[in-house]
Amino acid sequence: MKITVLGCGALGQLWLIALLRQGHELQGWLRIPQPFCSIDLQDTDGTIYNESIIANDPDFLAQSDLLLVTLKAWQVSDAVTPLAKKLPASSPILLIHNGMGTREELSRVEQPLLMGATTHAARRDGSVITHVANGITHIGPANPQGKDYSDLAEQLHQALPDVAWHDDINASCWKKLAVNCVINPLTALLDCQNGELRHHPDQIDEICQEVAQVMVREGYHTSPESLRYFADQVIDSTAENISSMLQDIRMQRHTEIDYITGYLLRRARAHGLVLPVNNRLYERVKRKESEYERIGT
Ligand code: KPL
Repeated sequence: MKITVLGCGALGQLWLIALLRQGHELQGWLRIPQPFCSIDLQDTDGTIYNESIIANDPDFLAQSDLLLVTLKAWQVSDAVTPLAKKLPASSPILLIHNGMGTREELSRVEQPLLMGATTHAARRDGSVITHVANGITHIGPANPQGKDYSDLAEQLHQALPDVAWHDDINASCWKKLAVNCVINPLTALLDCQNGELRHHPDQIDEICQEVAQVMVREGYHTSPESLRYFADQVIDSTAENISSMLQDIRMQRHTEIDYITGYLLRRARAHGLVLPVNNRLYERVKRKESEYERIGT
């Protein structure tokens, strides 16, 4: 396959290397156009990959069989909209990011749109990307044109296992959203590793109760207890991690709070629900963000 990867950060580089190793033809797409994109990745087994691949070639984009998007949620819509105009109408666009809400922003794209939620963990250490932990990537349709891409899921699985196809991806996205609603704002505000949250069971319970209320209204069969169980599992398996939101706060970058807790609050409002705990967390993260964003402007 010919694949353009939009976003060459930690997750983007992970996919670029995995797909290159499977013999696919790849290009990167960078927000600041450059002729090449360099990959510097250390895999979970310690293997180091250094590659340089072409980037931002519009002809390559016009012939791509897939546009894989690994940007942060808040960057997706502005970056994908112009590229979708040049991508063949039959080539799917796969979005892999934390949070929800980009599907609504891209409701006008012609192409089949697919959503992905992953538990692979990768982080940037200076200029090197470290693949910290293997995981599973759940993908499925985000618009009616994206209905059956289970063959694509199989090809992606060959490159970076595990990949699972879901006819209803929303359920997986909501489950991941619940975990992100717990771990991301709490670690960002407490300035701690994920594992430290084991000492804050009451706050986790309160968040899960509110998330479960919204999920039930959205039509998902869940309970605060099952969300709590899932969140605890992720806290344990990523105990040493610095969550992406805490990394963003430490680097004074824009966070994904509007697509995580913010999305939850928007859906709650649509159902006439009030979520005081998540609302407070949202406000506190926004306040932190605005402190440095104000200084930066
Ligand atoms: O997705 C994550 C993130 O950091 O954004 C979790 C699952 C919380 C792992 O750190």
